[in-house]
Amino acid sequence: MPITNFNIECETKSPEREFYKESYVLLEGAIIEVLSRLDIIRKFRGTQNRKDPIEHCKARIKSSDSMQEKLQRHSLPINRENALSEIYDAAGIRVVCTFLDDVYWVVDMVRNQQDIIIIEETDYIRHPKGNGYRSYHMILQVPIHLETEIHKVYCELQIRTIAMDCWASLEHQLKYKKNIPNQEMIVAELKRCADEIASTDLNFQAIWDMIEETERMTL
Ligand code: 0O2
Repeated sequence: MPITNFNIECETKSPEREFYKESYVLLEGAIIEVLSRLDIIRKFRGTQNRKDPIEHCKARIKSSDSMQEKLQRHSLPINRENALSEIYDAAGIRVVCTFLDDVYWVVDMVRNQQDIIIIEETDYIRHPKGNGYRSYHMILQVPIHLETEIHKVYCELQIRTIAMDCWASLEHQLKYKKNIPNQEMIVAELKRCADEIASTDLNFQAIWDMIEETERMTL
């Protein structure tokens, strides 16, 4: 994307605020709503001395430049209305988990939120992209309660393991670098790494399951 740590104290006169106008606050609201629901569940698990399945979360509001480029790419007129109703990732959250099972735990937690509508789910972990990209994507519609009305705001959630996140960050660099020599070789190497990472994620999960099983047996 890039998604940076979400900072609610961001500038009051950024190009993003100018592009999204008052809807900027709704986008912030959708991010805060989803993050705080996950946060409460994590904290509650903490009180039960259960492992935190989430390493960290990041979020961002899509930059006006990137949104305009995406509208253009989708042959849509460039305006705020389309940015909010035709493109679903103006608000974006990335949840980075330790283990593979944790990714699906987050998916279940989101599915349990009765007033959050899931518009679309894509499992790029079980069905990776050709280049090796893996992540679980969910498009959500989050209710934001104002004084007299409720706004439904789209929000994209990307859930992945630390290893997948590391790979995606590296692969993302490729998009912005022009005239890289050996581009084909780099693409092939990245694909090989993605497959190795997938296998390592499975091994990490198996090791963790063994540790947990041993702990259960000694209780
Ligand atoms: P940015 O700059 O990350 O905000 P699109 O293909 O974009 O027209 P859609 O349905 O949004 O349509 O695409 P998809 O496949 O669901 O991907 C959405 C986001 O997932 C991307 O955001 C990336 O953040 C991430 N992503 C998807 N595929 C890849 C990939 O191959 N490599 C990496 N590193 N990230 C990927 P955008 O839209 O690119 O914008």
